This record gives sequence, C-alpha cells and structure tokens, in this order.
Amino acid sequence: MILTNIKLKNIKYLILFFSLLLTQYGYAQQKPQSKPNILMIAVDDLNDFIGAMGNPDAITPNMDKLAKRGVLFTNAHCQAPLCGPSRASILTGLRPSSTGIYGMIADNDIKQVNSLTANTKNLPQYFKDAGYRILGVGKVFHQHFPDGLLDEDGGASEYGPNPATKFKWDKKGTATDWGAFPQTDQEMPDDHATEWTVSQLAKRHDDPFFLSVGFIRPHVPWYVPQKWFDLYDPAKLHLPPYLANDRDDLPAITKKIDDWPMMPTAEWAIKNNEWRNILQAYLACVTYTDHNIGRVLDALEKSDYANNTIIVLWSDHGYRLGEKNTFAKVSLWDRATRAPLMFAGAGISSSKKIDKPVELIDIYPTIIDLAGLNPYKANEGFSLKPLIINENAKWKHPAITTWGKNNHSIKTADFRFIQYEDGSQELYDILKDPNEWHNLAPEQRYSRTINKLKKQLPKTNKDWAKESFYNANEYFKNKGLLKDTVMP
Ligand SMILES: [Ca+2]
Ligand SMILES: [Ca+2]
Repeated sequence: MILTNIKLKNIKYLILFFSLLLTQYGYAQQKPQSKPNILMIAVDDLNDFIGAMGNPDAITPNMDKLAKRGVLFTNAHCQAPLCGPSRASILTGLRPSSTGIYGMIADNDIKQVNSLTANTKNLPQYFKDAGYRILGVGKVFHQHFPDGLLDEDGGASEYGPNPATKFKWDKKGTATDWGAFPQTDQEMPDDHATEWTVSQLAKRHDDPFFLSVGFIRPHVPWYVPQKWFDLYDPAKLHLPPYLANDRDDLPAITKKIDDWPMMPTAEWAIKNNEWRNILQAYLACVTYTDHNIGRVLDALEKSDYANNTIIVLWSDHGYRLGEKNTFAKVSLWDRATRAPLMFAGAGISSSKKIDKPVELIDIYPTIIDLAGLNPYKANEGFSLKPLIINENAKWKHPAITTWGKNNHSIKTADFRFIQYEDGSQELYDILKDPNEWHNLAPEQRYSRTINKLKKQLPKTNKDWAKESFYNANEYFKNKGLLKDTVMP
C-alpha cells in the first residue's frame, strides 16, 4: 500500500511537472517576449515649450504626464541643429564630424548611408538583428526608414496640407508661415501617423517590437485647426528673452552663418505686431502634437504591452522664437541645440528631472542598454542608464553640437563655448547669463577656461559628404564663407 502511495504520489508529481512544463512551453509559445518592446516618439522642431520643462504657457498635459512617470532630461542637446543631420546622428549613433553628414541626406537609401557610416547599423536595424519586429510611421528618419528595414510601414511624412496662398510669410526657401488651417484634425498627416500607431498597439505581436512614430508639428508651417489656436490668448503669452543689441558682440562668421534672409527677424515681428501670433501658432502646434502623443500613450496603456514597453520621446533639436533676433533653428546657441528627451516605462523610475548636459547621440546606446541588448561598439554616445538609475551619478561628458564642418559648440554644466572654422570663438557663463547674451571669449581672464574646453572639441572633422543636400548653396558661397561652411 505504502509503495503504491509513493508511486501514485510520484505520478502526481510527474503530471504536475509535465503540466508545468507544458504551461511554461505554452506560455513561451503564446508570449515569447522576454525583451521589452520599444515605443520611440520623435517630435520635429520642439524646443522646451513643455509645461514639464518650465514653459509658463504651454498646454502639454500628455508630455507632462510622461515626464512625471519617467525621467526627463532638461539639458539634452542635438549633434546638429537641423532635421536631417540630427536624425542621422541619433539613428546611426555617430557624430556629424565623424560622417560628414552636416546637411540632409537620402537616409531612406541604405547604400548611401552605409557608404558614409562604414556600414554602421542604424538603431532600428540593431533591434531587428536582435529579433525585434520593426514598425514605423512618419518622420523618424528625415526622408523615410531605409528600404527593407520596416516589417510594417505606416508611410512617410508629409508637411501639408497647405492653403492656396500663405497667410503671413511668403518667402522662398522656407515653409514658414502661421495661421489656423485646415478645418479638421483628420486632414493633418500627424493624425494618420497617430491612428496607424494606435492600430499597431491594438494588434497582437508575437515578437518584441520596436515601434517608431515621428510627428511633423511643430515644424513649419505652423498650421493646425482653429481649435488649437483658441487655447491660447496671444496677449497673455510670455515673450522669449530678447536683447536688441545682442548680436553686436558676435564674430563676423557667426553673423554670416546666421544670416537667413528667408526667415522673419525679431525686429520684423515686433514692428508688424506678429511675435505673439507666431508664439500662439507654435504653441497651438505643440498642443496638437501633445494631443496625438496622448492618444498613442493611452493606446499603449490599454494594450497588452502596457507593462513591458520602454518609451523614449525626443525632438531632433530646438527652435528659436525670436532669440538672437530670428525665428529659426540652425545655430549653436542653447535654444536651437537643446531638445526635450524623456524615457519612461518598463523598469524606469518616475518623476526624475536630470539637468546634466547630455546628447541625443546617447539615445542609441541608452535604449539598447535599457532593453538589455549587448552594447554596440560603433556608438559614439554613452548610455544614460547610470543617470536614469541615479541622477547624482558622475557624468563627465559635455554636450557637443556641430553646424557644418569644424563649427562646434560645447555645453558643460558651467559654460557654452563655440569655435568656428576660422578660429572665431564665443563663450557664455550660462550660470550668470543663461540667455547667452554676453560673449566672454575676447576677455583675457577666460583664456584658461577656453583652452580647457577646446581640448574637448572633436578631433575628427570629416569633409561635407557630397551626398549632403545643400552642399553647393551658391548664396552662402557668395557671401565669402570658407569653402566648407555651406548652409541650407
Ligand atoms: Ca527638425
Ligand atoms: Ca550678445
């Protein structure tokens, strides 16, 4: 009897063991994901006009909520202050000075990109090779995802729709204009990108996914439907810091590089009483995009992937709204180089704000680190995971932005230093002068500081890649800039 009991017990255990094994196997079949999913949200030309970043006017409940449930970097800087080269740097993990990608490239052409980057794997490709499904829509890469990369393709970006005639600003060479248009959200390309992303989150994915969505607004033209304009009273908006003679202490080359005849100047905006209208339009676009981000995040929250997805949100650079006398990106000052950067989701602690200078090139190594993939040696940035875990962790890296060949800016905790290709320099004590109004470079007492900062400039300065658009812009050549400084 005892023996039989033991045998029966054993059989019971065996059954239990096999059923557990089957359950395990069945679970593995049904949900093979041990790796977290990635949701990457790219926003175009978004500066720090976010409530969570201290803007007093911006209505951005969804980005504020994301910042609250994750980690917000308030001092992150692009590697190039223009869409194409910034995105090339974020997605290849390489500096513009290492690739020569200072202007736009046809980044959908993988052969072209590979030839400029010594076959460095782009960020989604790295995940693809690790077994991820790659899904994407909108402006993530500048043109579109490289051919063959996406397993599910939601389509490339469009900037439209446009009214028959521009409302306020009709200069050639820029899409800049502002006003309420079109009538409905459904006519906006970002609406399609949102819906496609939401539909992907509602689907069953058996493999872990890397889902990217790229929103166009607040990139120009600053057109969104009237209801988004109605959220803001222009008379009550806070004007950005402005100093009439701010440009008087700039080196000659800065003024040449920053002379964009197609863009409105702050003086024009003041004289024509348009500054507050531009701010209203930009903020309307920001809130419209925040609304779309909210729709995506709500869909994630309701999905099977709510607890197993890492979210990263970035903008490709900032945007000047009157600072330094113009409305544009394309410069080496803070408002153009600084961009929002947030991480949230699986395993990331909440309500952290980190003000150490970091770089968008750090996104690539950070995401692979957070996902538990092997580090990629080609990455020139550094994983931010140590800071995400402990905001007081040591961080010795400055943030470097490059605008054309051999024009660099370095942002440290104390200073912004800029050196141009002809040796001209700017230095700002950002603790005393956060608006970067007073150029200290000519002052002898700062020579030691400058020498120290100069040592951190990139040692490699590749020629402009001939594939980079705008490489032969006659306008800037005619202005007598050195051969390599060719601007869009
Ligand atoms: Ca951009
Ligand atoms: Ca100044």
